[in-house]
Amino acid sequence: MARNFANVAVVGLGYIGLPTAAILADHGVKTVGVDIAPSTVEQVNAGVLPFVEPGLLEVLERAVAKGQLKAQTDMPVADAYIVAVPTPFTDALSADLTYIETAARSIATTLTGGELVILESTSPPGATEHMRDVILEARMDLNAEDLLVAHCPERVLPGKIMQEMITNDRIIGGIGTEAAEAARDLYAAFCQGELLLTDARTAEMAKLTENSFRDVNIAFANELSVISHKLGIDVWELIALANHHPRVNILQPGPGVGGHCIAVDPWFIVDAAPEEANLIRTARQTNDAKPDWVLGRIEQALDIGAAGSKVALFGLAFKANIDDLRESPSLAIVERLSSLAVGAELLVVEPHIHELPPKLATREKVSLISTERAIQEADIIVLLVDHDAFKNVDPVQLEGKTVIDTRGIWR
Ligand code: SAJ
Repeated sequence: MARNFANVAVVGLGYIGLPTAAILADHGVKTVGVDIAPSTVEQVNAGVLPFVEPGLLEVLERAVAKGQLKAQTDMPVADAYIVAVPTPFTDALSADLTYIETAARSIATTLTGGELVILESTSPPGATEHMRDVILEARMDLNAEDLLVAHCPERVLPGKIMQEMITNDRIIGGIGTEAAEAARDLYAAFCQGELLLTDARTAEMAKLTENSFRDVNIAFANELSVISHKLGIDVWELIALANHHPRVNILQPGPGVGGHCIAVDPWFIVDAAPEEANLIRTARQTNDAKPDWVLGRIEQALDIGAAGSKVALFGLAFKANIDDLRESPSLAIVERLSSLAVGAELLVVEPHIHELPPKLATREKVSLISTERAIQEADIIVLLVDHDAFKNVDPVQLEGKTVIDTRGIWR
């Protein structure tokens, strides 16, 4: 018989936790959102978004107004806990589990036995078992059988979270079958995708595998772009032609891989199996080396150009049509170029932001300007992000300029 969860606590109200809490509450589950930041708690209770995500505000407002969702800094008593806290990676390229451990200790104080604790944060193999052990160490009076623990990794695409959280299939990895089945019953409250049951370790590895698959494939495209440049071949035409083969589907090259998932998660696999994960490590290194290669091409163009050149840089975000600059290869390229003191003036175009990030704002000879002015004034034009807004640029306007197009939209 399916279990019912009357009260659920979602721990960590970030990019994943807040949408999860809002959707659960909107589907009739009494939900408490827990966050260590009082400002986030205040915002959520006031129905205000701490970050931008299309469609989230409406669901949040509705859930708060109905009294189904409230936020607080203290850990409440609940039937089920969903942990969605960050797992940053350290300088040694391994996962930092501190946030998970802190959440686990806090949850431990409220347990009476029989509760379900789900880890959603992207985690290295073994992290769910570690979370269970931290809880049990804090509560010597409880036995392992008193707890249902599972890993259900999130797989939603930023920008489409509200849709994908409901429609994506979901991997549910239990420590034991009972835990997996209990977690399935909870996600069934809102998830219309398939609910796929497995063990916790396989679920952890599945999430890392998905992002590594993408990373390895982007690395292949990036390596092809470097080879093609050397050989005088248009890599986008090359890939489009190769993709006509019924069993070939190459991704797109770019200035590097950004964001907080694909550029990070493969390292968790490398850390867990350093001797064996050679292809995954090399792909990461290939993608991480791409910004320097683009920088080298810009420097080459500057050597050839006259002193006092103006370089227009189109896009700072980590991918198209978003305002997120975190771990962005484009931002890294512009920052490094500005500190190379090449004497050039840098004209940045980023329609999704209104002011330059602090590191660039304090630099001399760096400004944020419009597409039209940048094209008019620049000698060298570098396309870094394939925002839709840049696709309308008329190639005639680029005539006579040196164009470095890292995304292949102005060919
Ligand atoms: N990129 C390329 N070429 C491509 C595709 C992407 O250079 O052909 C670059 C993008 O420009 C960007 C980076 O890769 O810099 C990552 O972008 P993305 O759209 O591939 O992925 P994310 O980081 O926004 O979201 C990914 C998704 N994972 C997969 O598609 C396997 C998402 O479903 C996950 O939930 C998310 O990571 C996560 O949180 O792990």
